Amino acid sequence: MKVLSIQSAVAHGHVGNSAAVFPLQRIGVEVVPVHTVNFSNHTGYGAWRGPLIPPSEVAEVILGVEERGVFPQIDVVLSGYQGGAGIAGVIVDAVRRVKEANPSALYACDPVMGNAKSGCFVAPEIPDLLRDVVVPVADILTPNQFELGFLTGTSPGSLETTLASADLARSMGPSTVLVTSVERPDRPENTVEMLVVDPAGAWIVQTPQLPFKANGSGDVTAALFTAHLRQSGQASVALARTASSVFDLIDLTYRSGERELQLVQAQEFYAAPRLQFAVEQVR
Ligand code: PXL
Repeated sequence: MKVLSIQSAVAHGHVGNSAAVFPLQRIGVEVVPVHTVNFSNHTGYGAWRGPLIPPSEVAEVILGVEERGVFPQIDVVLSGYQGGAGIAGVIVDAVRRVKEANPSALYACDPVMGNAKSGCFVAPEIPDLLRDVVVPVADILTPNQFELGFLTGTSPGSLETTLASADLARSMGPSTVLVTSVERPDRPENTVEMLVVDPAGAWIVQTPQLPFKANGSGDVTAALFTAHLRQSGQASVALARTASSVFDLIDLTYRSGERELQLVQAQEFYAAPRLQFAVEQVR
């Protein structure tokens, strides 16, 4: 499997491509990373250095990859944190050209905007661009509950309203929607859920909620889910593997006391997910 991954890069720590590439490689996926920013560190520190890559330069790198004849081998285009406003058009254009070269290629969009706790942490133009330009051409969408609410103009909370919002998101284009952090008010204490909806049904998995949030965990989630879905063809299988690997990654990170994801140390959890959490079909 080969994934064209259009995301940010950071020197220190693990978000964007600096979070997604290694777990994909560790499960045997060939990755073609194209960077949208080249930052020293993620923006959660409040200070960082390094450039947004101009959209024309991101497009140049993608064009060079196309000219090497790689597009017919691309199984998945994956996009995440976009940096500036011009990146959306570059992504949509790349998706169109990859699908021309390989009609069975899928486009997985992680609509990175922010989360319920931090609010929106991307440039103010990005959310509307995601909703109006990018999401309509996506096959797989991986919002957290906050992003799902913005994209659909709803306030998902309960399992029922989150399912309804995911259905609305599916009506915008993507056939598969993974909601990466469902925090329904009536959930058991200290738990969090992931929910996936596709044409065949809906499945949920519950994991312990650890008392901290590491930037980049959503990026790893989107990457692993997309690869496992493409590989297995079953959303429930992809969900079980992803929840297992991501929980163990966050748990290891929490126990390390470090701020950044312990992405390398957790590698066996991607290679051989323990599958310790049962997936339940809810529809
Ligand atoms: O995890 C999303 C993300 C991606 N890229 C950059 C970020 C963040 C979140 O903080 O700062 C550069």
